Amino acid sequence: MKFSTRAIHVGQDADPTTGATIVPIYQTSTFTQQGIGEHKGYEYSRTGNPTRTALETCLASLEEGQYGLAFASGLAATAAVLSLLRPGDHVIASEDLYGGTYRLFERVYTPQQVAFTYVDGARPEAFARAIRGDTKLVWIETPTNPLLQLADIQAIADVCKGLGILLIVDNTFATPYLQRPLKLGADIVVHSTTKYLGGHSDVVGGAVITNDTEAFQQVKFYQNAAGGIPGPFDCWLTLRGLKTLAVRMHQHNDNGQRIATFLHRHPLVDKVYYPGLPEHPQHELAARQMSGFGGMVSFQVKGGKDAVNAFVKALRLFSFAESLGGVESLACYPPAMTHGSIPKEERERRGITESLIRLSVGIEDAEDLIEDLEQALASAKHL
Ligand code: P1T
Repeated sequence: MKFSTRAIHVGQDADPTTGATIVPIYQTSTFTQQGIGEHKGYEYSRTGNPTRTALETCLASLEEGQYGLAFASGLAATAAVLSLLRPGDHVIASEDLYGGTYRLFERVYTPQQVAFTYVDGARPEAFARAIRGDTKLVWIETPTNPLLQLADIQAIADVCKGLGILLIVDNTFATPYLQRPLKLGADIVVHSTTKYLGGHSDVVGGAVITNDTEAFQQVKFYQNAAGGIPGPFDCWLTLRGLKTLAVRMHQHNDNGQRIATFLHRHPLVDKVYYPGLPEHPQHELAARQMSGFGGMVSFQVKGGKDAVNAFVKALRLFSFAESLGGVESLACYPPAMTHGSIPKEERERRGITESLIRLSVGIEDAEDLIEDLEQALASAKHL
């Protein structure tokens, strides 16, 4: 089956007891057993729930992985993968990362004697150079949050191969519709399903997908042992979102490209970060590694923080809000919002300056979105 068909059907057979065509929300914490050790595959909903199984099966299929696990949030999924580490282990991560991932690394795992080295994700050789005897994981986002930098998954997988180092790809920005890291040599894919996979800004969730049986068993053990699972209704909402992922991504791609092009030509805009622009330094890699460029567009506005504030206050269609990947367009200010947990100096060194705005371009009509940006930029200009 092809992608769109799998999104609608895999893991989603008619309910065996009632014939319900759509996977029911199994809103139960527990399952009645027939005798000691006699049950129908489910005992307790932290360990497993049929609505969650449907979601996990579908997610694994979309990423072309053997195993899928769903979590209560993207960060819960991230923490579940980090449970593979022990004190004394070393992780190499790309420098541009979601601020919450950085905070988890620095504030939760560093005190537990896990060491992190950050490198330029655009340079596979930088990963090779950072490898130590105790390196266990390489962690990348591609495209990155918020600067839309690309990492060459295949080249970095080659660096890790044979060294017992697992390559983890946070595929939240691309989605499996645009990019399948496991096929390119990654060992584990992580998602914040809160974003494009859920797709409607109404549910928080995360996922881990892999073909590595040992890693799967460990992460699954952690899922049950630590318990950061999504409830049945959250699983159901995410599963419903998946059904339309392919059609939504088409419109995100089209709108993202149109808005990036509009911003690129605008006199009040200093710099646009969008992998679909020929000016993007890794445009060729993006075209090779992804089947579309997505709906995330960041840019620097002239006039600094005051201009940003005037711009976001003037927006009418775009909501000024954290998160991304929903059908509705959002604008976010990374220095104070998604990346506020990175110390200012470090943040600015990484390119997250006070002039940076990140757009999650939704699937509204592109002309309406451009009109909104046009009038909001005009407000910023009159400062
Ligand atoms: O918010 P949560 O579902 O826990 O996911 C964390 C996460 C992980 N990875 C990436 C690439 C992310 O972008 C996120 C969450 N990001 C936002 C909330 C944001 O607005 O960027």
